[in-house]
Amino acid sequence: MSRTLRVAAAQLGPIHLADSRAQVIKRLLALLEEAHAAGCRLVVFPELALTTFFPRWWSEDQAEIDAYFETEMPGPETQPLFDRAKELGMGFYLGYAELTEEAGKVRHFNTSILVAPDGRLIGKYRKIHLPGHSEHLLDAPFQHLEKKYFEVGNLGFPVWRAFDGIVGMCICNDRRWPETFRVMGLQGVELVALGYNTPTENIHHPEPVHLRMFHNHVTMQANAYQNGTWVVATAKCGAEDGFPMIGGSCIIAPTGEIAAQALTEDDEVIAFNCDLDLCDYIKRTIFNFEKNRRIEHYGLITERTGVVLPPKS
Ligand code: CDV
Repeated sequence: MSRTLRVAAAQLGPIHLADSRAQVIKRLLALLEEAHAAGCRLVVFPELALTTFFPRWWSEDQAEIDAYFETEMPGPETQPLFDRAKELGMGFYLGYAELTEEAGKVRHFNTSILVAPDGRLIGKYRKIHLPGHSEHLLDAPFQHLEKKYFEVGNLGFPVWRAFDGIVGMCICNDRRWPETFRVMGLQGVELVALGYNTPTENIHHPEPVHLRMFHNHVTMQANAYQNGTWVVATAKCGAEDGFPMIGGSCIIAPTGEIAAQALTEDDEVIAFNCDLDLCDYIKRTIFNFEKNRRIEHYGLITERTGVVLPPKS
């Protein structure tokens, strides 16, 4: 029996500071309907899909920061999305800012969830590779304060048996790291869902604009191929309050090829029939891990974080 999963990437255009959760949910519902009409069983929404990309704004007022976070999922505002998805029999990936309490301690995470077509929560992921900085960069055109507003995720990179396959999640900057995908690859992942918010400008080093899209795609295409997995990557993009972010949402095959790609920087659904069995020949041949990986030579990957140069002779 074929394991073809029709999947949508539901790209979001800008969400401005003044936009309410209710307005955003209305847009998510419209994208969900469109993905359903296109025959999809799974729809992937972006990272931090319920608000503007707030890490670009400096704030020292914890109440103001916490207003971007969800304390319940679903909560009263997100419940209509869960209800409609269940009615339509559609699963979804949703990125949001999570405010929770663990062992009596308040925690802030950049989180995604995977929800089954029957409304059941399949799994949760908390972003591990947090980019940016925690100090106020007074000379920068905008901030990237993920290191201030979020803690490093504490759930690892799990995968789940879902949608007749093996599904994993990651979030934005995670997609640039081979370790993210290899840890899921070692669990047999067949589809990685991810959302991103990538500013067009690199505030840390001037770069030609085209490199932002090139790096977005080249890392995901390489990671898809090297682990024999589908990747469904969804942007929040366009100019939020004048601050542009790249689009380029795409569905990538286990061969590393882009199977479908968004054309706009606005709300847009792209869909593709992902044949999960296509993962198999990559996993059996060129990237047969069992046969070819040489873990006795990979120790530095988990022993060392930064570069240590060899001694000068
Ligand atoms: N939201 C992100 O994680 N954005 C980063 C930017 C800052 C480079 C990204 O990797 O796209």
